[in-house]
Amino acid sequence: MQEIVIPKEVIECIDSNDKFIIMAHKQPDADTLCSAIALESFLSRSGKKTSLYTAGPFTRVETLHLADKFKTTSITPQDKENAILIIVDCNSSDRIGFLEDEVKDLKVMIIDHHATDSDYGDFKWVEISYPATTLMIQDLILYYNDRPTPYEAEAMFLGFCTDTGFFRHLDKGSQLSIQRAASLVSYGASPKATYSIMTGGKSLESRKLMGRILERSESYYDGKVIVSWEDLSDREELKAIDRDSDTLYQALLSITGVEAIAIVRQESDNKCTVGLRSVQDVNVRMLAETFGGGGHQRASGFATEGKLENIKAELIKRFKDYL
Ligand SMILES: [Mn+2]
Repeated sequence: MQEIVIPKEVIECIDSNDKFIIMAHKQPDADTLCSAIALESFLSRSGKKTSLYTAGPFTRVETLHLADKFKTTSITPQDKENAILIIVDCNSSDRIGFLEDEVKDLKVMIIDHHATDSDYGDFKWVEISYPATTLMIQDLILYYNDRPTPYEAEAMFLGFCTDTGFFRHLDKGSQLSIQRAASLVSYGASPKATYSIMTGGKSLESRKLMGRILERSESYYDGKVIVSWEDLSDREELKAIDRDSDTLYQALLSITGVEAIAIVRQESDNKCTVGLRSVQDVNVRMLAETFGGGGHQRASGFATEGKLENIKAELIKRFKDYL
């Protein structure tokens, strides 16, 4: 992360408009939700009219307490009239889900830290050196010589901590990010409370599901790649609706010699989503892109049509080019 450089067109758009719809992406994580919450709060106390939307659904345990702040319905005509749409933490229109069709006639601002080739958006601030989009919102507030309220600081700290795995994904040279995080604590965020939001609230069934996925893990390419999966019958039997991918990824990435891992999740009879993680050098974003997905070098994913077995086999095959 470097010093703050916010594109002029983004600042001008905020300054010259007084009504905004702030939108988190579908299947929202804490970073997109908390970026939207902090931005909405900041714009609202700066005298702008605002509304908060996401297509949902809220499935991650650490985001459930945020659900009531968002409208998950169609955009109301009152909210839509003369509004600018600001989408946070994603930069393609399909990632906003069913709301995509409703916003076609709006001017769109993008604030995001994901690399993609998408040219979606009229005003764009996309900077992949940021470890979380919440940090971009924090810098935006700083740009206006303002300081976050305790409510905004708490939200932004949660987004920052989830995207950085509670600082674990931050490498050498991350001092600026950590200084920003420290300042959020000075504005009222609690690392202890945040960690408890991130790690608590799990069901026994979700632990059993994790056990199954670990048990099934298979090793490829001399132990460099681990692949596992969950299917519809697992979730049917265990009624496990809460996901805890991060703990699972950590457990698999900690195996000696592992360079990258993948978890294939069956979503329906003919559709799967896949989460990819790498320890260091394997670029799983590029691998995900070959399936139409995206993300970051060490954390990416994609959704694709097909049978679980076929997708898994094709994925293992394609891994070869990225080792
Ligand atoms: Mn993010």
